[in-house]
Amino acid sequence: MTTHYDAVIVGGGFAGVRSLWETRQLGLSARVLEAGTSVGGTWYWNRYPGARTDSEAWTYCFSFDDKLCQEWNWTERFPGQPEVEAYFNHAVDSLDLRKDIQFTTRVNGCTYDEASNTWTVSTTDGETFTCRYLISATGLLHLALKPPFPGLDSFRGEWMMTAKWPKEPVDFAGKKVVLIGTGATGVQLIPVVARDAAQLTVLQRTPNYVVPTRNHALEPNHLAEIKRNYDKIWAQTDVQVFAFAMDAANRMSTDVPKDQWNQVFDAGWEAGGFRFLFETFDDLLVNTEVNEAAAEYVRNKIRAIVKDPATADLLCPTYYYGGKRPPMGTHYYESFNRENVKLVSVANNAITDVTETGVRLADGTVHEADVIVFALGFDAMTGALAQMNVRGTDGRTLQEKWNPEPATFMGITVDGYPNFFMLSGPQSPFANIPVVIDKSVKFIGGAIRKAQSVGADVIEPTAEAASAYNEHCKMLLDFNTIIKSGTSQHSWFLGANVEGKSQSAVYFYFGGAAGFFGELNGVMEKDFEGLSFSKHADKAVV
Ligand code: NA7
Repeated sequence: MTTHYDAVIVGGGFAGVRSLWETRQLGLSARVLEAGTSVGGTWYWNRYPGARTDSEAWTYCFSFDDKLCQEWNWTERFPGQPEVEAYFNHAVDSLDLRKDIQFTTRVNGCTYDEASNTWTVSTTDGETFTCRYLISATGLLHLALKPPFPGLDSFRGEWMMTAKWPKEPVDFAGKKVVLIGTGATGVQLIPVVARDAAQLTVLQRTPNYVVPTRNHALEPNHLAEIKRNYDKIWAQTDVQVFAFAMDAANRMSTDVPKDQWNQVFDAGWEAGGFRFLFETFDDLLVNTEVNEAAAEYVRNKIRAIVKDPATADLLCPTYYYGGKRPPMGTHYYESFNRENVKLVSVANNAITDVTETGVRLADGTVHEADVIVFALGFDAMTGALAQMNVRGTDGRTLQEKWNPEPATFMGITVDGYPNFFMLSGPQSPFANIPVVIDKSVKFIGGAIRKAQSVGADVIEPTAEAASAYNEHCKMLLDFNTIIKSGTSQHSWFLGANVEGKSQSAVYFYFGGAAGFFGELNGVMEKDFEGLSFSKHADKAVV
């Protein structure tokens, strides 16, 4: 049986819920198809102990509904996964959205039919849907990298992936645990496992610069102040480079004598989280000299915290600060002072396989384990889209069209894929995601509204606009010495963490969130220049 909706939205996280609300405003019938059993997206799947936001709660939420902002009481500056998941459930119920969300439904095919101007969406359960508008809301970090190590089947203990963490609590008490991966996920999980496990062996390939989160409870007065100031908060997110509610530092490194730079870094280190990056020097990510000073500052913190000099050395990165996505931690470095925690570098002694009893390295050492935890990261930006097998007018899938490089218009639309819209698609920015999604959904809503008003039913970017945007994204990356350096550090910003993934492609818009919002506004102000609106019945361009 095939059911028709005006819009099908794939994914029930921030992007899916926000899009569903938008379709309601547009008067469209819509269905969200979500693989999980509940809402939350990232915050549904990544339920490993210690999972929490790295963005401050009051900006990591839905901004479109002030009632929601006012009625939800965040309890912490950086809420944990259970609280964010509870927030999602509250949001969809408060906005009466749940009835349009279908759970336990994984999409594995989306095909555009030019003759009828419809998309057919199929699921792994054999259901099909047709729709006019198809919105992918699958998240930029959804397709988790599976352990590539031979022998895993023979392992006699338990193993798990952080991105598919079981709903039942995992008991580490008294167990030997081997944990692989020290990205943002591993950094959150390690201190929690360290507390419970008999022995924790961390296998690290590339060290990261970890700044303390300085998480704290939100006192009633602070929460009340936040609620009173939401207009100001959203105005700040409009213009801040990462869409956070922070003011620019208004300080360049040249404004401060070099021998006082560390005092500025001290303030950032105490403020915690991304404030270290965004409230110290506004040129931190573009000026390599002050960047190296920040890097050395963090390295000195590591050397001061970690008692064993050899372990401290292994934890010290040598690349640019921000060359990889910097994680935020709570007692991360302190964990390596525990007697039951051992750090092993696999940078030059790679993991070769998993044995019946543990994880083997190239030199033959086996690290014994009752439990192996894999926190290996994601095939960012294109991975989840590839799973949907999206086929456009010429029958090609997106991954075929995008071989060797994706080209999109505004990270939202693709030429040859009419009425298809992406959220957190390739060439959109990496920034405070709910805010980026909100702006992107407004753009999509605006385009559909224009189509409605001019009687068009086919929206598609021109090939020229997509090509120009791709060139623009390339140029932005070319200017970014620090981000570009991540290729040698397996950075997922560049697709360098996935074997065989194209390195010539540009996966993100690196002009900052505010720059991206400015570009979206620019397109809208020019009546969606770059998008064509036509009537399928007569193909007349409006
Ligand atoms: P990340 O940041 O991609 O981290 C993955 C980690 O796994 C990282 O330390 C990798 O080392 C490590 N890894 C991956 N494959 C291997 C192999 N084969 N051997 C050893 N180590 C390996 O993913 P996260 O889930 O931590 O964070 C993703 C984002 O989610 C995060 O930035 C937030 O935005 C939310 P590497 O650094 O590649 O050498």
